[in-house]
Amino acid sequence: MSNPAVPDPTHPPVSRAFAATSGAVAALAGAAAGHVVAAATDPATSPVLAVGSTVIDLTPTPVKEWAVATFGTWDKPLLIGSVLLGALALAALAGLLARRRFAAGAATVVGLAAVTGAAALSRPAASPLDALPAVVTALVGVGVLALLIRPGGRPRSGEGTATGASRRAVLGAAALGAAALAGAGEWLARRRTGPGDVTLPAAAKPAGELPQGLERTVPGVSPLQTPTKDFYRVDTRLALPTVDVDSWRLTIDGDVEREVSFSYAQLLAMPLVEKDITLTCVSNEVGGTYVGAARWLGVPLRTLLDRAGIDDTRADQLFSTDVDGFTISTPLEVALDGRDTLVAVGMNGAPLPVRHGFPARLVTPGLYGFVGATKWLSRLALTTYDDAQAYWTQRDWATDAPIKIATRIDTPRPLSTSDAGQVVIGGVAWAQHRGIDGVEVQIDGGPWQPAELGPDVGVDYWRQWFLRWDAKPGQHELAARATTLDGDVQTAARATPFPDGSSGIQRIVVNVG
Ligand SMILES: Nc1nc2c(c(=O)[nH]1)N[C@H]1C(S)=C(S)[C@@H](COP(=O)(O)O)O[C@H]1N2
Ligand SMILES: [Mo]
Repeated sequence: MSNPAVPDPTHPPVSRAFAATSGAVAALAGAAAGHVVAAATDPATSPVLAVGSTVIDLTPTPVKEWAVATFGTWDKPLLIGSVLLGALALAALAGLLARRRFAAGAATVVGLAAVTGAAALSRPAASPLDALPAVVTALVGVGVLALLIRPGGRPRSGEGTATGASRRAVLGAAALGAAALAGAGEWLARRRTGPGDVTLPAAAKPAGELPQGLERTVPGVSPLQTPTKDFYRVDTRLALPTVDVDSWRLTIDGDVEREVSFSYAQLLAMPLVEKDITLTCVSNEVGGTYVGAARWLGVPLRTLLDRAGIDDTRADQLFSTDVDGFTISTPLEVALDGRDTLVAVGMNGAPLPVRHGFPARLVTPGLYGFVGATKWLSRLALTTYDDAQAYWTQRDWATDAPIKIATRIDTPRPLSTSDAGQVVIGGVAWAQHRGIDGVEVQIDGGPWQPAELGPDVGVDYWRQWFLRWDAKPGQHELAARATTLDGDVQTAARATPFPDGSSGIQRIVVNVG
């Protein structure tokens, strides 16, 4: 054997570019293999996703706010892209190292894989099995690197016969293989998540037919009920959890008389109620889209807690945990003050989709989602704010966060151009658990004019509204605000989403031509 550190003139090392590309392809193949293994065990432990999630959890709140505000729903793809690019840069370096000293390159690939393993294992509810994708990533990564750049810097395809073309063919095959593996992993992960063939029983207390909304008469207004496919999604997850509904349980413990737990079948066998409730995210900006209205089917929280026997002499917090250990904190007094807090299993007439919390989620009317709408629920503990701090509490967000009064103008769109004459201004207003009494519209800073309201679906639901406007040519400013049933007028004072929700009045500019 020749000394691998000394280049052998009869077997010249591969070029730098080839080595760097080989490192990147080896890492991609490794990560793709890890992705497949994760799809079969727990999709959240897929190497790139595990690192991405750790980055999310470690990101300081202001930076997270900035990213959400700047990139909106692109924040997650951008994060995954950045993690991937960073990893590829290091992997290219590993390829360059391997060109002269294979062991150094291989060690770098193993190091990268180890970082992904550490990320997977640092998740709240991690088990040793969660390291498996990282182990597979390391093995496949080093294997592919060896295939492409054999120890000693000699190309694989043999004793002096290797041509640039055959090396490139192997490289291309490895890249294609990585892409195919990644695709297979994605397919498998999607197939394994979801309600499958669950059918929900009818509600013991159905909500009755939803009234006809304004969407027929006011084109462009938000539909009275948000179709599930259009419902906003906000959570910290990069991969949706896979929940085996046959072994899943909802446990209630903490300051209770007896710990109880329910299977999915047991929950479905309880008397279910149906409630129309509008959810809002605390990160919703004035005029934003993180709000949706749905019909939820579920068991009243009170019914479940009564089975456990509540001892509320001490507890002031309902501390919920999802299937991966993510936590949300709800003020106990608010959750149990008589409002329709639910453990929901259905949404708009179907089982909860995975993105919205299958198999079960909390829905607390009147509270922002981050303090009342735990998805993928697995445990409800009665405890105190002193004894346990939930995810957002640790990040300095408010603990009691009632949804603020808000009005959104859906039509006309900002900066759109309408024909002169009759223009219908329309939108939605919400102040969950207080109810909307009226909406007023202001045109070009003039007097506040009362809008007409759509059907009343209860205090926990949003209200559609519209105003007919005789629009003259030119540029105009439109504003809208709401008043609650208890007489509170929406404030013009601007507040950012952090720490307890945005406020202010949406003002848009439109053109009339
Ligand atoms: N397990 C879990 N539940 C969660 C979250 C989360 O990150 N993890 N995000 C919360 C937030 S911030 C909101 S606004 C709502 C959004 O619910 P949706 O995605 O069904 O609209 O879910 C809440 N429940
Ligand atoms: Mo949220």
